[in-house]
Amino acid sequence: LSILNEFEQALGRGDVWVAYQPKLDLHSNAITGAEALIRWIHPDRGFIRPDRFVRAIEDAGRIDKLTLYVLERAIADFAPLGLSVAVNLSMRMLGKNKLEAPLRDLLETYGMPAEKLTLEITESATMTDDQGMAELESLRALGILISIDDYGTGQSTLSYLKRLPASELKIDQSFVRQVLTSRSDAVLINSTIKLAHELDMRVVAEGVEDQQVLDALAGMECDIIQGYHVGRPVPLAEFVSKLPHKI
Ligand code: G
Ligand code: G
Ligand code: MN
Ligand code: NA
Repeated sequence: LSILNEFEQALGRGDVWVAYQPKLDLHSNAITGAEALIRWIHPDRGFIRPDRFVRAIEDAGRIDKLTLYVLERAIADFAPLGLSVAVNLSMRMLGKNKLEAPLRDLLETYGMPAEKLTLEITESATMTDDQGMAELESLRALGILISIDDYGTGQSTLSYLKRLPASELKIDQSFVRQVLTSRSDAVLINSTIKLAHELDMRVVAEGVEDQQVLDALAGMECDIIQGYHVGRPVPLAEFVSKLPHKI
């Protein structure tokens, strides 16, 4: 059975689901949203690593199905909460004009304001091709936010920052984890935050695993943090149960 067939069956059986990892806003000290992360628990093989199967599904040419599944779940789950949600967007989805119409529909169907949805895209060369860029512009025009994921590890150049209609930078975990132990990482993070703010972008630091790192980032005026220290990716019910107003 190909991974694609297995994935389609898994969707039907409910073995595929979406986990939510909370994001803490350092200005309000509140959970203001989450990142949606796909999960697949196979009946025989157990947990299948998302980076592996996402790649396989991309290669099989069916990333649209996976992406639209996650987008609908995330929008349906988060619209009633009034919180923001971020969904990872494969670069292979861009430039094919397969997103704008369904997203417009989903936001309207579930009553989510566009600015509550963030699309996380990883830096890559295809990101700046003309069709991809035009599509990002049209999504941005709907009010959807664009975030540059894994920032610092890809092929980020100043011209990307200039051209992309992004409103958020997500600093990669590899820098964040070393903010206290590596002077160069601390300088890079601090300067990135300043640069982003000058460009009217907000900054998310991911992979925050302890309070000391959180404090260091807060001192650098980082806007939002995400990581095991705030919470792991969990099912919706568990995410909701940890929100203060639900206690
Ligand atoms: O928790 P974690 O192991 O989920 O994520 C591993 C990788 O898989 C990350 O790079 C993440 O961006 C990617 N990923 C998780 N969920 C999705 C998804 O819904 N779509 C895409 N394209 N990538 C995802
Ligand atoms: O590539 P992307 O940033 O979309 O994926 C985030 C990945 O990082 C997911 O696999 C998620 O489970 C993982 N992750 C999130 N927070 C932490 C953390 O604090 N520590 C570690 N080691 N991994 C994390
Ligand atoms: Mn991400
Ligand atoms: Na990332």
